[in-house]
Amino acid sequence: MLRTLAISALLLSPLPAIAQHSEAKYTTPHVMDAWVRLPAAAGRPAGGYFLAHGTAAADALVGVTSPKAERIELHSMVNEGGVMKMRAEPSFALPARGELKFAPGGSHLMLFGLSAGVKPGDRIPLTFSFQSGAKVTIDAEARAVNSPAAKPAGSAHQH
Ligand SMILES: [Cu+2]
Repeated sequence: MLRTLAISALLLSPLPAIAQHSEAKYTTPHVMDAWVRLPAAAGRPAGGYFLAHGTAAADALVGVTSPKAERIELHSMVNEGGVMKMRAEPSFALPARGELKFAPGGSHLMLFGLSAGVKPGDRIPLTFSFQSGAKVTIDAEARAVNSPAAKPAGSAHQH
């Protein structure tokens, strides 16, 4: 009798992992190409970049966290009297079926208190939180401040 009950319980919870995964495909923004530009000097903040694709519904990025950073802010670049300055923003819109790109010279993540010992080539897990409640965790690749791929073309902006 006990054995029958146990088997019934198994049959009643069919493949929860797979069901959740296929649902997530339609409700969770897709985040890709994430990388972190390591600071020129240890202790300085690092810049973070990525590309996010929206779902069928409008959403917004409201925060990013990482076990490798004490705090991560969302920064935009604003022109103040001809001088580009960065500003912390509470959120960034991710339009329905649109995209949100953070790239050198423009909007960026600012990682404060990066763990000591993070070196080029390391993977830094980033968890992106969206207004819809969706959360996406991907690995960002740590790159040296001077690596060719990390250099914004024609920009003197420093991080
Ligand atoms: Cu910044």
